[in-house]
Amino acid sequence: VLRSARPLQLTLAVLKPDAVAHPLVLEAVHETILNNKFLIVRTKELMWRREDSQRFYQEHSGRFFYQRLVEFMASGPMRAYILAHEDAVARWRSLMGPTKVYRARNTAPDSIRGAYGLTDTRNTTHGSDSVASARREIAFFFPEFSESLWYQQDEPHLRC
Ligand code: RTP
Ligand code: MG
Repeated sequence: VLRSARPLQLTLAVLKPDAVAHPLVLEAVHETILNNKFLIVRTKELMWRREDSQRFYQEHSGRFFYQRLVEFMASGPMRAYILAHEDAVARWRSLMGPTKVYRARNTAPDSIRGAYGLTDTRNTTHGSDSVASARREIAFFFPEFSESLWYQQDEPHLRC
């Protein structure tokens, strides 16, 4: 039985194709997840079709980087995780560091993107940006599992 002083929150973390293509980076990020005491609720490797990528990044469809983002995310296997921790969403975002590689390297060199990000597109990781996004994205990546997660009405916390 898991006991936690505060409720566990869920987030979706994804190691993007640039990370999965590089075994040492994959291992280092996996270590970061474990060292930061996240519980790994589910993990799997998967590869998107172009349509999955387009659908997932619909909100960015007007942006100049949309095409290359879509291509990149469907270019090779990814590893997805459902992670649980107190404040998991913010905690994982903080470990990832800033989106843009120049900023990541200069302001957060020890973050995942600061250490391993290659470009503004090939930036190693994805993390849900809110509790609502986490719920939607977990369903997107783990449709076979998300229905069995029990969410509270307003605050989607996992109760174990
Ligand atoms: P993510 O969604 O992947 O966790 O990253 P984020 O919230 O930090 O960044 P967001 O603004 O949602 O952008 C999604 C992904 O699009 C790619 N991107 N490329 N200037 C560019 O070339 C550019 N800007 C964003 C990145 O892969 C980013 O993570
Ligand atoms: Mg985002």
